[in-house]
Amino acid sequence: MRLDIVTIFPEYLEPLNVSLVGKARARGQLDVHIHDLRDFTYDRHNTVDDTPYGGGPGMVMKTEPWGDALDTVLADGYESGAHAPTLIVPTPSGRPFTQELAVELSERPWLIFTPARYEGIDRRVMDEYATRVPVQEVSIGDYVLAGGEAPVLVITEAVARLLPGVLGNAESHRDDSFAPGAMASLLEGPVYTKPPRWRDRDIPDVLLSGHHGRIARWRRDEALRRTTAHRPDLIRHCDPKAFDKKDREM
Ligand code: 6GU
Repeated sequence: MRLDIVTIFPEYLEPLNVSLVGKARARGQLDVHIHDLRDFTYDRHNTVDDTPYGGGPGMVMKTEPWGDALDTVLADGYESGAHAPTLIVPTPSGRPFTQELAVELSERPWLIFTPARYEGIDRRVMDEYATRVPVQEVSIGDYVLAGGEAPVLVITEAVARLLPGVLGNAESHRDDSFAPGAMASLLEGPVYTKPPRWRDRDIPDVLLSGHHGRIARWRRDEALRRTTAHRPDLIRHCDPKAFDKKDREM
């Protein structure tokens, strides 16, 4: 997968060199290109923003730098053999980012991110590129950040770990919270490792029982308990057949 990111803070994206995403890049599974939006300004002050038409607070990012940057990114990518780009526009007014959207994006060959600062980008930029490529405006949650760079890190990590060969064990995302399947939409319960006793605290007996059926049932019960406590809204998305009498007594 190819990723292009256009930003006025290239250094904000340094974490893409670390850990899972960094390793995926080193292995050639992810081809990341970071571009400085200010390289596409031609005035002395490298201006990327201006006051909003119609008045109001804050500043709006200007059309010309974004247009020149995106034209260059698209031309470079196509020239290097990439195809079918999707433009991802991080914005608190976008479509909610979910595991389902992460899976969808992980199947695309080329993502271009346009993280903005200030009050966002002049609308005409996305109207223009929407005539050329698919555009997805995406929000990572119901809170306001100062810019789209942190959302790019979030979306990239969620997508990268789904790429073939990036996680060591293909089974590693089977039980993810929000993964599709029988446990659909249940949050994951607690996990334990050695030693079996720490500061007078024992791990749950069932985990040492060697009884796989009972362990699976216990994990499911814990997942259901946690989901009921933290995300009662998710219970409604579960298949009613996934619950039995014992669940309803919990
Ligand atoms: Cl994608 N951008 C900004 N600035 N704030 C957000 C967001 C995105 N998602 C949630 N809050």
